[in-house]
Amino acid sequence: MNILILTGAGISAESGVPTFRDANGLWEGHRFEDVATPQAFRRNPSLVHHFYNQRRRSLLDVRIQPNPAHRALAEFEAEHRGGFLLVTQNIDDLHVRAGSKNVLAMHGELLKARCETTEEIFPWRDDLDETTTNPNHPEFIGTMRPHVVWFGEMPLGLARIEEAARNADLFIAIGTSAVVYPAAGIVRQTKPTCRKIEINLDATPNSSEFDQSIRGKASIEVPAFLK
Ligand code: BV8
Repeated sequence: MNILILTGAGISAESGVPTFRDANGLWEGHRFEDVATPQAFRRNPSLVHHFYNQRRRSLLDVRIQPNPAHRALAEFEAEHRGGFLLVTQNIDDLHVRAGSKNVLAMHGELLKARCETTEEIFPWRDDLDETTTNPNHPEFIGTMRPHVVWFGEMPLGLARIEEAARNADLFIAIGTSAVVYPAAGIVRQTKPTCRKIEINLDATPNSSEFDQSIRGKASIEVPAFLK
């Protein structure tokens, strides 16, 4: 059986990572769409670095740990021999820390940086914004940006995701508001015989696409469903 999982901010909410809806799509009064874009980075790189450095620092806070939903997915993957792909829209590292192996972070990773000149990917260092915006800095290694997919940018791994969707016999969407595309379109790329399950606190614009829409907290409903 081929399994495709799609997670959103809701799976990390109980780990203490705020969702976008909780923040009403805002950060310090800025709309995400105004900060998480290549235009914003060109216009004001230090504001954008500040936005990501703040989120990185809070993610690295020792209190932010994977929750039972992340762990249940990692255990399920370990027991499941068939095709298994976990696509996440989240840029936190909680799935990997929970032990998930086959993770595709389609919107990038908060703890990684990418050189705009060479496209090389590095682990993030907080001093990068000084390094990147100061060509005279002894360690200037090119204009460094967060390795994150901004609005208007092509998400990562789309061909692999589309192939997994076409072959999936079970598709589970967990903790995503189904507002952001192309992620929200994945459910419609699955075959008619694919069993489609949505796990979310609330209904979403995609709820009618699913065979079953389980209402509840991910940390309770994901382990319960996967058992
Ligand atoms: C692209 C990284 C072209 C950055 C992110 C008009 C209409 C439709 C689409 C568009 C449009 N105008 C523009 C677009 C395209 C745009 C888009 O979709 N905009 C939206 C806002 C309308 N998309 C793009 O720009 C994408 N790129 O289109 O390029 C292209 C496309 C295809 C092929 C070639 C080229 C790029 C999108 C990626 C942007 N980057 N993240 C960063 O994080 O800083 S998106 C970011 O927001 C997240 O990664 C995530 O994807 C999204 C938020 O969504 P969720 O994860 O769902 O989180 P949210 O808070 O919204 O919802 C939480 C859910 O959990 C809720 O349902 C809640 O009920 C539930 N929940 C809460 N607690 C729990 C829970 N459930 C269970 N248990 C709980 N405890």
